[in-house]
Amino acid sequence: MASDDGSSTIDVPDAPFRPGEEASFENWPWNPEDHPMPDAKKCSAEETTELAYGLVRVLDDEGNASGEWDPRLSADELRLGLEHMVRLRIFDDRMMKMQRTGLLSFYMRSFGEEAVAIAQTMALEEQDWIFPTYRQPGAQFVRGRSMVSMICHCIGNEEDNIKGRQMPVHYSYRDGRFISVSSPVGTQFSQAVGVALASRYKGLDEVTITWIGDGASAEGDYHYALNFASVYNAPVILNVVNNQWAISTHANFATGIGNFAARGLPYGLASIRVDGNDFLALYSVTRWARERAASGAGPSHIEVLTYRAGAHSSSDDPSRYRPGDEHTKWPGGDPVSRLKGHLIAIGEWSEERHSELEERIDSEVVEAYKEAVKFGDLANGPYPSADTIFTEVYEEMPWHLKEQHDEVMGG
Ligand SMILES: Cc1ncc(C[n+]2csc(CCOP(=O)(O)OP(=O)(O)O)c2C)c(N)n1
Ligand SMILES: [Mg+2]
Repeated sequence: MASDDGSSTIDVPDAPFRPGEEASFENWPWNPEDHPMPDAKKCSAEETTELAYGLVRVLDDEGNASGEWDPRLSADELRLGLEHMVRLRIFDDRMMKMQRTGLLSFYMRSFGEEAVAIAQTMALEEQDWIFPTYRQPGAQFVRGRSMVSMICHCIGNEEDNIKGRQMPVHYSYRDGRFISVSSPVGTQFSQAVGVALASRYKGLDEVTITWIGDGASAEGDYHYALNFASVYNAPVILNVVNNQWAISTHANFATGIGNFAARGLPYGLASIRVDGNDFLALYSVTRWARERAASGAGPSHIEVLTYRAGAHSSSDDPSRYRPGDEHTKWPGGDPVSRLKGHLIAIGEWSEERHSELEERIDSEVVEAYKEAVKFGDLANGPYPSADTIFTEVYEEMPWHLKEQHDEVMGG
């Protein structure tokens, strides 16, 4: 495009609202009507077009569940989901305070996105593989990881199961089939497809799930994964978590079509857009995608529409690039309040029970921290010993590492 002075310009998108402006999502182009649920084992990718451009939502703003996508979970299952979400939120808040007081070096919260990994992992089978980002630590609670072990990792003390090799929050949990979070964003997407293909090749009833952020989905890794998944019909569930932001870069910079789900359609992938703050819808869509993958009908591509209510990490200050109250305007509301409201609406929960739950979990987190620091705190250690730099990568240490090892360890 030529400007007045004859120079050329390019179109650069912007965020919808900046600090000082009033955020409003009134014209948000979503369409949360009751969508029919197609047959997971039989439908074509094309038949999911409406689901990709629409929005699957089960819980309305008043906490009522309706429509074909209602997974009809028992009250016990719903309460378990709520408990895991409350656990993650309180854990995050406590850990963030610890970071602010110098007890942790770095932290990342899942605030506003607690339903994503928790509902989706609950919808899987325990043999399924998880390829997360740093925004899905909640899957570990579902898979039974101890909080003490998670805190030891975040401190990087002697009990850190990955021995200080990763940044805090970049967890790895072998027993839960929760694959190590990668610092270079996006790499997990194609790795997940590879593992899904290995399961299929071995004839195992295993599905792989993975997530990528809106920002990272602008990288090549995302497209390689979609192509690879489509060509080989991998039993994989590919989620793009569109939480509106990639640190300070708005999601508008990551796709030209303003919709992440529909990008799966030309790859021949069943594609669905789901309200990521609706526990029930997330559960149901994931269950659907698992059934499809396990039956051999192929991969699914899901846009999880949500909002990153907190800062990107403890190193970020969102007041520099977005209105401070933007998350309170998000039409998806808050995932914890919505599930809580639903349970109260069906007579299976109360404000009193909720307060009791919060108190119990808060003590659980405080106790877990006390246990964790018995294995070393950030200021004083003990930390993993220096020779662990050289161990657990090669079964037999190559000669050049052996030389370095001897030099570091003094003989
Ligand atoms: C390959 C690569 N580029 C850049 C970074 C720095 N970085 C870390 S997180 C992040 C933003 C990712 O945003 P998004 O994918 O939307 O995920 P979200 O944090 O919103 O969950 C960036 C740019 C990185 N870790 N790796
Ligand atoms: Mg993002």
